Amino acid sequence: MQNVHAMRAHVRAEFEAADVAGDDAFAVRFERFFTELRDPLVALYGDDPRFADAWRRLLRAIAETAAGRSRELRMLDHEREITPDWLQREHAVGYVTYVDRFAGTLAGVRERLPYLRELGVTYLHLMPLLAARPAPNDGGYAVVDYGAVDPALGSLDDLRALADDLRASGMALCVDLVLNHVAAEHPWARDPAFLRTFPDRDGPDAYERTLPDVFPDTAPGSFTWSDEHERWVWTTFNAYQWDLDYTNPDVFVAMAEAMLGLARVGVDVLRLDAAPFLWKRLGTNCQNQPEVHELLQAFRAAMRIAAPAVAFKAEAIVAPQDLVPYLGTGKHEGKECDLAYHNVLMVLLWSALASGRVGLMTSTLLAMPPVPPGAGWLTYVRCHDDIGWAITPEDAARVGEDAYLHRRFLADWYAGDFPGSFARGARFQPDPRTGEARTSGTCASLAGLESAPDDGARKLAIRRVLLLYAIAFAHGGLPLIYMGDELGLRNDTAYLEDPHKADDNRWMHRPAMDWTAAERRHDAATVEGQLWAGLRRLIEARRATRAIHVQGTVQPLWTGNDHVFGLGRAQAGERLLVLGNFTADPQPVGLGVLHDHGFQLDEAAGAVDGRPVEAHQDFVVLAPYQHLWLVG
Ligand code: OTU
Repeated sequence: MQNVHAMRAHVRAEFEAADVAGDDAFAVRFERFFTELRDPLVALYGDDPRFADAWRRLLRAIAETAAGRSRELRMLDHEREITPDWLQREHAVGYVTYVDRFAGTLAGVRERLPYLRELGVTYLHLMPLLAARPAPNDGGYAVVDYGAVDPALGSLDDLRALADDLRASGMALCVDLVLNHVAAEHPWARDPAFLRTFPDRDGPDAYERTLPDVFPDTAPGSFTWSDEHERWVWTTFNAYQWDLDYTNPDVFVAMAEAMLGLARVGVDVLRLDAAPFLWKRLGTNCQNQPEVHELLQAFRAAMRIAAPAVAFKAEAIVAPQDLVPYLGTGKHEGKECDLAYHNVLMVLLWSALASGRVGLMTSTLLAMPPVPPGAGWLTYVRCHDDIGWAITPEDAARVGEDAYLHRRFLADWYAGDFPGSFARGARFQPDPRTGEARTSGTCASLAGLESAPDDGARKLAIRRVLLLYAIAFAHGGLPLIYMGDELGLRNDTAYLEDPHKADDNRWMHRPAMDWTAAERRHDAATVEGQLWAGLRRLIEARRATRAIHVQGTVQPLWTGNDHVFGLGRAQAGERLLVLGNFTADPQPVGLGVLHDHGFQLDEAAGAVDGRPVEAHQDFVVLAPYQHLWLVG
C-alpha cells in the first residue's frame, strides 16, 4: 500500500495493528482518512477504558459497510470522490417533504417522482422516516429504532427501492439522522451510561443557569425526572427526547453504526439534526462546543472510508460565527460537513421583506466569514421549523438598528399584528421572560397570499414568494424548495384537531400536499400556475448560469437604494448580478452602479422575473418585488 498520508510512528503502529481488510479502494481510503478518524476519537476518548473495544467495533462496522456496497454504489463512491462539489452544481435543486404528507408512504413517493422530475428536482430530503415512538414524537424526531423505517411509511426495502429509483432519475436522497437524542422508549435509553443523568437538582440547576430554553413555552427547562432511573435525565427538547451522552465512546459507535446502516440502504445525504447540542459544558449554553466538531470530523472520516458517496448536512441553526465552523474551519478544514443550512440568509430575507429595507441583509452577509473550500450552503426560504429571529446586536448596530426591537417587530409583523402587515403567521414558543417569539406559517401565508383580499394583492404575494426564492436560487449552494411553496399552500389548521399536535403550531406550515391544487400548475391564470412557472424559470436560469456554481464568489453589493438588494457572483470568467426590489413600490437604481461592476442592462435581465425591464437614460426602475438577472 502507498503511504499516501504521513503518520507519526505510534499512529502508524496502530494503523498497522487495525489490520482491517478490504479491496484496494477501501485500503487507500482507510489510510488516507485514518488519522482524521483516529485523532478526534483519541482526543475525546483516549483515556476511557471502554475505548479500545469501541474502536474495534467501529472499524469492523466501517469495513463491513464498505464490503457490502453494491457495484453501483461503488461507482457512485468513485464518481463523487472526483466530483466533491456534486451537491452544489448549477443544476442542483432540492425538495423537502414529509413522506406521509406528500404521498402517504415511501411507495407512494416513488409514484410521485414524475412530479418532482417535472419541477427539476435533483435532491429529495424526506423528513424523519425511521421508527419513532407513538405520537407525540415531534414529527419523527424521537426515534426508537435507527435500523427500521416507520411501519406506517413502509420498510427498509421500500427505502432501498426508493433510493434506487431516485438514483436512476439523477436524484439524491437525504434522510434525517437524529444525533442528539433518542425517544425515551429507545432501548439505549434503558442504559444510564448512554444518557446524561443527575441524582438531584444540583447538576441541572447549575447547567440551567446558562442554558437557553429551546421550547420555553411547551417544554421549559432542559431536564426531566425519570422514575425508571430515579434520576434527572437531560432533555434539551421535549420531555420524551432524551439526550445521548457523547462522552461515552459506545454512544459514538452506536450512532456511527446507525449512519453506516443508512449508507448501506443507499441514502446519499444525512441531515445531522440538532448537531450543535452534542456536547455539554457547565457554564456555557451547551451548544457549538469544540468537542462537537471533533465528533463531526470523526463521523465524517468513518463515512469517507466506508461510503464516500455519502455527504453530511449540518442542521445548526446558530449565529454566523458559530455556523461556518460546521463546514470545517481551522484544523477541521475540509473534514466536516459538506452542507449547512444558511439560516442567516433565510432570516434576513424575511426581515428585508417586512421592513422593505436591505441594509441589514447586505451588511450582515458582507460580514460573514467565507465558506471553506469544498463546502456549500443550503439556501432556503422556509422549512418545517419555525423561523427563529437570530439577529445579533452587532449585526443590527452596523445599520443603526436595535436587535431586540427589530426581532420583536419581525415576530409582530409575521403574526399579522403590526399595522399594514400582509402576513398571516403565528408566534411560536413566545418567551414570557423576554417578550420575544419565533414565527410559524407557510411561505405563502407569511408572504401575504392568505390575507390577500383581491387579485392585485394576490399578485403581490406571489411576487414576494418568487423574490425570496430568486435570492435563494441566485446565492449559490443548494437551493431547497419546501413542499407546497411551489403551489402557494397556505396555513393548515387541521393540526388543532390532533391532541398530540395542537400545542405545536409548527404543524400549521406542514400541510398535506394538495394534489388538486397541483393539477392547476399549468394554468397561468391560477396562483399555482404563476408560482410554478416562476420557480421553473428560476430553476432554468440557475442551470444556465455557470456563475452560480458554488466555487464562485458570492458578494452582496450596495445598490445605492436601500430598498433594492444586490448580489454579485463570479465563476470561471462568467459573472452574474441579481437585483431585487423588496418593496411594493417601483424603485430606481442608477445605471452607474451596474457599470461600476462591469454590467450592461439589457432586455434579457427581466426574463427570469417574467416582467419587462423599465430602462431610462441613467437608471433602471424595478417593478414591485421585481428581480433582474444580469450576466456579464
Ligand atoms: C431540530 O430543530 C428539528 O428541525 C426540529 O423539528 C426538532 O423539533 C428538533 O431538532 C428536535 O429534534 O431547535 O426549533 O440549532 O435549532 O436542532 C428547532 C439547531 C430546533 C436547532 C434545531 C432544532
